[in-house]
This record gives sequence, structure tokens and C-alpha cells, in this order.
Amino acid sequence: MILWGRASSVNVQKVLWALEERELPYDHKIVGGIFGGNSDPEFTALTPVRRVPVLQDGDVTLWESHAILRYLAMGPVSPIADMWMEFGSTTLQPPFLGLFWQQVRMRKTAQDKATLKKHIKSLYAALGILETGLADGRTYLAGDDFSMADIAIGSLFHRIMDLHPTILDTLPVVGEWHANIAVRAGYRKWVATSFEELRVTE
Ligand SMILES: N[C@@H](CCC(=O)N[C@@H](CS)C(=O)NCC(=O)O)C(=O)O
Repeated sequence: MILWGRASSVNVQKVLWALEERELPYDHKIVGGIFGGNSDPEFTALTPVRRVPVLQDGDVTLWESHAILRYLAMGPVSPIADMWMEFGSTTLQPPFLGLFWQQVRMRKTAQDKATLKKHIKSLYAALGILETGLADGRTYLAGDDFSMADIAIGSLFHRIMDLHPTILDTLPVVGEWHANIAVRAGYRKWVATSFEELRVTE
């Protein structure tokens, strides 16, 4: 397999973590962000969106991180895991990204307090849903077994907590779930990493 994408992208981190879980060998081609290459013909031939990650496996070429996670599951993803992955895409990741852009990816002068506040509110609402969803005592999002949903959603948490260290103080169930997934090798190796490469300072 070949994975295309810089390791500083959360969406690439999801795939790196999944490859680690599956113990699959792969070549890693660093594309995107400060490394560029998004417009190189060998990359644009693989993806119309010119974004990372892209996974190649023989004749199969996939973009969209959650589609890649489903592929790497190498078997059916349970409907419950699938549901949480959709929740990640539609409800949790958008405010997280909005926040990340405000706090890390923008010049201070371009930051906007009202926008920041709006994203924090939506992020708390999404985390509240996660807290309720996990409240039946399950260890992982889809039940007793770790799944691609834990990767899709869990990959966002290192950055969420780095930006807002106390955010899980009022969300003990999410905190417990996160503690369980944060010890996994793939999380430690690929997710719990510095994002200083992405910070806009001037
Ligand atoms: N929905 C897509 C989003 C892909 C995406 O936006 N990737 C970003 C990085 S997180 C990207 O390629 N940005 C341009 C770049 O890195 O050069 C997915 O989940 O894979």
C-alpha cells in the first residue's frame, strides 16, 4: 500500500493509526501543507480534490479519510461504528476544525472572538452528545470492541485537549474513553504529536 499525506494532518493521522492497528506494511509519501506536491501530476492523477490522505492498494485508490478507514477495517464496519464515524464528520470535526483554524492556523489579527465562541459552543454540544452516547458503560464507541469509529473521532482529541486542557473536566465518560484509546500504540505514535509545523505566527 502507499499512503500519501503529511503526518501533521489529522485526517492522515487517522489512516496512520489504522495502519498501525492492522500492522500493515506501507510506503509513506509526504504530500501537502509545507511539503507541497498537491498539484504534482502523480498526485492529481490519484485524487480530484488534491487533498490528503490518499491510499493506494493495487488497483484501488481512495481519498476521504473515513472511506479509507472503512477499507482498512477489511470487513464490515458495524452500523454503530459507521454511525459514530458519520457523527465525527458532520458534527464533531467541523467545530474542532473551526477552532483549530482560529487558534493555530490564523494570524492573531485575523482571529475573531465571536467565531471562536461559536465553534467552542458547537464543540461542547458535540462532546455532550458523545458523553451521553457512551454513558451506557461501553468501553468503545461501538461497544466492547475497539473500532474505526474510535480512530475517526479519537484522532481529534490530542489537539482538542492541547488547545483546551480542561475541556473534559465536565465530561468524565468521554475522559475515560479517551484515556482508554490514548494508550494505544497508533495514537501515541501518530496522534499525540506536535502540531507546531502548522502554526501561523506572523
Ligand atoms: N474530508 C477529507 C478532508 C481532507 C482534507 O481536508 N485534508 C487536508 C489536511 S487535514 C488537506 O489536504 N489540506 C491541504 C494540504 O494539506 O496541503 C478527509 O477526511 O480525508
